[in-house]
Amino acid sequence: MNQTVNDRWWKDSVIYQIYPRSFQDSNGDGIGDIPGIISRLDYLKDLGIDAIWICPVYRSPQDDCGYDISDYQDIDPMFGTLRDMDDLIREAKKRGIGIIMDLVLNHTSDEHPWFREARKSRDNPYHDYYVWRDGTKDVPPNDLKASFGGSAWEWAEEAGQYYFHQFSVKQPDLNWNNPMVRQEIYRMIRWWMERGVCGFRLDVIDQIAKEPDKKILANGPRLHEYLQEMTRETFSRGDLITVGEAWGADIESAKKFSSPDGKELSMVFQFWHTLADQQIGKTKWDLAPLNFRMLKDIMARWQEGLYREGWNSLFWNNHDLPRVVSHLGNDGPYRAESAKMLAMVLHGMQGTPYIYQGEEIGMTNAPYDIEDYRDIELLNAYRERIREGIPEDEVMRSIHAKGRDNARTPMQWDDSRCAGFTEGEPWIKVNPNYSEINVKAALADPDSVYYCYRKLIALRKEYPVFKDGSFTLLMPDSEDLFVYIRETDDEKMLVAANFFGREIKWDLPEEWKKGKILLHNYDDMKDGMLRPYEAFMTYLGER
Ligand code: TEU
Ligand code: CA
Repeated sequence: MNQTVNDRWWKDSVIYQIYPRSFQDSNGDGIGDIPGIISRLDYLKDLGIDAIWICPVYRSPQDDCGYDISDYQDIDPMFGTLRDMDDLIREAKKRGIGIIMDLVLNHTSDEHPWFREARKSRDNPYHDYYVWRDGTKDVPPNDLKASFGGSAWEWAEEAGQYYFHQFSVKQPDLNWNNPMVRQEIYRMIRWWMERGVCGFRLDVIDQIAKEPDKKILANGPRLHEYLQEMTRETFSRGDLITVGEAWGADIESAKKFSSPDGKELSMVFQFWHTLADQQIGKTKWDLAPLNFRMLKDIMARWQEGLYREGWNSLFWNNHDLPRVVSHLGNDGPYRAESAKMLAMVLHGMQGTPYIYQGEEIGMTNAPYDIEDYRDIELLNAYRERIREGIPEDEVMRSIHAKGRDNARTPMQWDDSRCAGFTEGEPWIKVNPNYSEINVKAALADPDSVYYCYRKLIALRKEYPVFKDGSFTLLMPDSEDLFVYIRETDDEKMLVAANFFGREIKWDLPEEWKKGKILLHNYDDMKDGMLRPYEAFMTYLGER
């Protein structure tokens, strides 16, 4: 707690993200659960991670897979009980692993007792916990759209008013302008802190201070005031990691969010680097070829921008994004090479890396038929785009590329039926490639993607340059190579990667030829070129 900001524990930690529905089922109902997670803790300990971020396991009608919470202080029976959660916290701690809970503070479920009350009438004491506007039944207050399709306003008959929802109609937005709402939330956070969690991930945190009349969703005028208040009242009382999801963050605002004075959060998830292959100003479904130079430019600017003035989170994947080996790598013949290349490019950077379940074994996208998908965003987008007249094959192409269910298929543990995920019928189909891509096979192959991740996690702990080094991008204009240098007063590391599936001529600069190779996805060096997806990290220094 008294550590200076520079040696906060999470600066050389690696976090593993679990999507609990899809990680490990323990009772054959086809849905992953908390006892399932506990049974896999030894696997995670061997990987070397420091903490687990668990997507929401609170009581929820599951309209948006748990991001619609009806009780923040209980566990959904589908996932287990509060006692299971306590066991998980304790069992993880025994293995040196902390638990990060997912806080969804922008909205609740419409089945949360607060909202059940709020909707009854305008003078109900809970009414002002949510965001209401007058209007007539057919004319909403304005034309704001919800993220999952349709209007952001829903008519509530009993109250005779519209409520505001940035996500589904079953996710009414909380009114952060109401101090009682904020105090309820802080109390709840302290309650989780007392149960022994090591941190929190804060869902769409940049959207809590919305001003719908002014059509302001992200980065509302009171956002930083609220965050500072929340941190004062909660997180600052413990030695926690806090990471805010902020699609609307830019480098300047991220310096505030993650300022070393600790007044707000440890870091944010920003998403600019995930958008380099979509049409600018359009939706995620409007695909475009990858703009590789833009991708490098974005990553370099964030590295430089937050150096000593903030802190980056490093991730390619999460439960909302396609699998990176399919997205930016090659999920065919070069699956292993490209998965390792992507891992090295990311983990060589400054920040706290996040590994999404299955990424460490190179799991791929799941190109299913529409009936096999479950995600509300994906299914709504399908209906909406078909209605707009977009040809079915084009709609499916973007779903196969970007749909959230790509990341949500069951974890592939072994080659038995249902990949060792469940003995029952899984809530969503297992990716048919499980017989080849699974943990058991990865552990048995010293050359697997898994061992590359394990090595990267260990390297971060061994060489301070990962945590402290400055960042310089080399050859920003190269259309094929991603090469950068990290540097402190007494250590230097170079990461070189061929991002594509063709051979590229390139000479390693002379001074680096005497470097110590820390990691390489080919067995040897080939003079004057990088082979398809070839990548290595080389080091100059005393260690
Ligand atoms: O996601 C935030 C969000 O804005 C998503 O709608 C995102 O834009 C989309 O999924 C990308 O395809 C968070 C959670 O991570 C997500 O799972 C939830 O559905 C959402 O908030 C609502 O709570
Ligand atoms: Ca289960």
